[in-house]
Amino acid sequence: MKKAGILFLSLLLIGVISLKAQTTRLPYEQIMDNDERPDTKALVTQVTSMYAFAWDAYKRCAWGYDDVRPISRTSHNWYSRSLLMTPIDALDGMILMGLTKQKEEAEKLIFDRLKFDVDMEVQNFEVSIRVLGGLLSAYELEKDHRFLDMAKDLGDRLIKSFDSPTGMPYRYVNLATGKTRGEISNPAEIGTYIIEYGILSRHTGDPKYFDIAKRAMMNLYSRRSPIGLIGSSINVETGEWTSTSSHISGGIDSFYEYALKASILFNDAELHEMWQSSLEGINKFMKDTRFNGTWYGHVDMNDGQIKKTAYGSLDAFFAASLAMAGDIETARELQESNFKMWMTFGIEPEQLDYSTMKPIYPSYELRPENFESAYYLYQYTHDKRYLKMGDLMFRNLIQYCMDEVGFCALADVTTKEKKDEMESFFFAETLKYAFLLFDEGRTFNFNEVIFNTEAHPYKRSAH
Ligand code: DMJ
Repeated sequence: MKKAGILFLSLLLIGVISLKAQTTRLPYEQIMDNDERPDTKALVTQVTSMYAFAWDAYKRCAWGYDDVRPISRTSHNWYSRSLLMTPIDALDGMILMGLTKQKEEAEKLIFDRLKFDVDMEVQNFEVSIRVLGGLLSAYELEKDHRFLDMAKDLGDRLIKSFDSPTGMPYRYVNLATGKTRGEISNPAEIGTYIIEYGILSRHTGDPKYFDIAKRAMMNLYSRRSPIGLIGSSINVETGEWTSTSSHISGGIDSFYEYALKASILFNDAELHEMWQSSLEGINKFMKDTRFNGTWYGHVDMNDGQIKKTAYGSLDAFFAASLAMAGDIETARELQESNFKMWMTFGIEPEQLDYSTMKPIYPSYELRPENFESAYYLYQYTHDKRYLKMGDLMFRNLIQYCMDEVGFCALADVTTKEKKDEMESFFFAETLKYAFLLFDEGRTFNFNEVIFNTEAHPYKRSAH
């Protein structure tokens, strides 16, 4: 009798505890756990209309400039003359989404106004991934030779940045004079050219672009530490590292991304080896499972010790790379952390201390990487969990970042205070990856393309 009483009480207690656990599940966790499937056709329509809405903001407030400032309803140029960053970055998205009127507006602007024979210094990396990258994907999608002519003109100006003693490019180059500046650079700004340059080589028949971009990557990689890691800052004249901090975050991220993607796109064994051995070092030293999930921290390139438990919105790309490389299990684990980073605040911070889950840098720059990784994982697994992640994140974008005119970055994800900024990658990547995720392959075949780091797609096959 006594025993039966204890058993009854224990069962009751277990029942109460599990009921409590169920009821304390956060609303988003309940959505993730239920069996429902997001209405992806409706989401595609919604993303497309948000794209048109954001383009309208550019048209009304910043026509002909690089970017729109959505709160002040003003415009912004990166340099003394506009390079039409937003129209170029937005163009292939308009083509994919069937926004024909907007596509024609952007194209007309580009053909009427874009020129590169201008005496101004530009940041090699940013102009390459956005402008060169955008022109080349527009050429592949539209087959209009004017895009390729412009890409070649730009490529021939940017390539002068590689004229350094080590073959690693300077950060800045003058488009008219070819004068370079900025010998202290970083792996991302040294090793994120081979996709654009390789595609330019493919379409012009001149191998020099691919060769010069690959040489820069190899020359950087040859300076890795004995344990196979690279630092975050290096002098391109002397080849000396100026920072030995090693991570997958901004400043290094797309070097790894390009080693992997270019090895596939150009079937290149040396780049494959570069990716494989880099991945071994990353997983051995940076992967950190001590704090409720899988994260990648910041280590020193020489001893591999974790120095900073930091991970951020830029790092979220790595789940996509892992999935593409075939490690679906780690990719899934990392995407759970990416999603946790987002949902902890309702939108992700620029950088997080994953040991405390407190923001280090609290802004949100309208970045795409979390959507990108959800898209890749959905393509590789067809697990609706990733559609649900995308659905929840997209709702947050509308809730917190949408303004009367366009979308805004956030100064602080904890207060949701807005910033007067809408970078061109919001079109090129954030909304495009959301669209492609919800498209579920209905109109666009993931397996036929490789995306550059700004989400401009190129055909895998040369034919
Ligand atoms: C983009 O310009 C590119 O994805 C780059 O590789 C990293 N930063 C932004 C988006 O966050």
